[in-house]
Amino acid sequence: MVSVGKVEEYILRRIGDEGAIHMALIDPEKVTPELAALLSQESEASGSSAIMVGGTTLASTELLNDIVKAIKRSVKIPVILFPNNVTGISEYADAIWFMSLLNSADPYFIFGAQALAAPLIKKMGLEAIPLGYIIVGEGGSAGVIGKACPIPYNKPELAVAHALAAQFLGMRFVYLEAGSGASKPVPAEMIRMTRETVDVKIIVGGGIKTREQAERAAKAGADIVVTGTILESGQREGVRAKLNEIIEGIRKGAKSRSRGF
Ligand code: 1GP
Repeated sequence: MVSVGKVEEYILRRIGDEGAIHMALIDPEKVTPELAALLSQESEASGSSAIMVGGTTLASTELLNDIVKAIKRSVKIPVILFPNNVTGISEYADAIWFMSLLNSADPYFIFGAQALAAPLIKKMGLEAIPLGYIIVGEGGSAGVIGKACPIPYNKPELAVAHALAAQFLGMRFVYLEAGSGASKPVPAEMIRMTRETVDVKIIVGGGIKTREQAERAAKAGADIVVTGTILESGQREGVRAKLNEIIEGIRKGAKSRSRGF
């Protein structure tokens, strides 16, 4: 019998309590362990529910371990790995998004890396949370590295089809990914149509930089909004203000959704 792990239970509880939640994404190649710790503390203090750690071009597990350990020492919220490949696994994390890039043209990113990684994840005792990863729009570096056929923004029905297929395959989360630093985030209509069709939790990320964008994503039905690039400004006060803005937007979006307007 497959059971839902502690981290997933915690995520579901927070979504249930708050309507929609925020996760901060830290790219181990862009920070020192000290900066990762500081950014995580700011995220936790602002109301983020978890710290995701991963980067499209990450090749050093040693570097990843140092960053994860530094974050774990600094915050109580869970650290969830967001792997780009088999090198993106750290025994020091709490859980891993066990993800398949559903619209990749390369079977390695759909099931190859996962088969290589699974025994190691089991051995480490890492909680694996099944996730269908769907690249849309520009797709960014993740689209290039993952050899994705990104779903155009004006074809929301294709995003819905992928998300529904993920649900039918037993995945409990789907991620609509516009790519880190995308010039336009995932359109509200694409999120809304996905929400209306699937029952699994929806994660949205890529290019979200303002309160309004975060609010729109949550209002359209995102359960989890992920931001990475806004953490990269480097200045503590600036990061804090941005995080507060994004999280306020998510809360407002979730509230207006439940009131039905
Ligand atoms: C990338 O969706 C995440 O995988 C976050 O994107 O860096 O644009 O916030 P940003």
